[in-house]
Amino acid sequence: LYSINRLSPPQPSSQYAPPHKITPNKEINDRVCLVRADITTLPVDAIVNAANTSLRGGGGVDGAIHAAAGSKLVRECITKYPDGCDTGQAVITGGYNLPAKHVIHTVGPIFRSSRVSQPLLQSCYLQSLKVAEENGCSSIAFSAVSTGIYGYPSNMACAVACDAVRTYLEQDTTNQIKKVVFVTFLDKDVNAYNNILP
Ligand code: AR6
Repeated sequence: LYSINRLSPPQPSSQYAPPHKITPNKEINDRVCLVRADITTLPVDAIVNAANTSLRGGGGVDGAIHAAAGSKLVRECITKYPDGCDTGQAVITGGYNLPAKHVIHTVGPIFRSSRVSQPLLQSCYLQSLKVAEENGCSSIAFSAVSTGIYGYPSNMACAVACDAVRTYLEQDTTNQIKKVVFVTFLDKDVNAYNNILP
């Protein structure tokens, strides 16, 4: 194992590096871990992008992923998903110049209230896991969907994320997904995950 900071620059997906190259900040169990990182640097089967319904890129982590992957990513989005993606749903593309093999684009809710937004955010996680499973991914790294521009309070979003992943893993009979990585970036999300995830 060696530190994410010492990983070589993004490799084309044909030179995909296995997920054991990630050093987690916290191992929760053998299937779930927490890492503070730029998600565009992670060599996993799929990273989960916090996209918008157009799937044409944007700011935040979406902008970072598109910038790192290169323009072929948006071209695949346009060609494969001309109608975009609904809130709470997830779709998959290649990773292009990213070290990740695939990008799963999910569209989180703009936070209104827990009652309205929670089922949609939960669906983002469950649909992303389903898409990952259907596409043979064994490792998946989640950004903290909706907690930036879309304004979902970190503690609440983190609880939804952890609950959805636990529900999925407890009901999973395929054992396709071996590793789920929660990726934090800002202090507020690091704190939320450190408080809730264990
Ligand atoms: N690596 C990991 N996490 C990151 C990175 C990164 N490079 N950059 C930001 N984050 P946001 P949203 C964290 O705003 O709230 C876009 O314009 C960030 O700290 O990217 O779902 C889309 O196109 C936060 O915790 O996504 C949509 O229009 C998390 O990623 C809209 O923003 C999500 O923040 C989606 O808003």
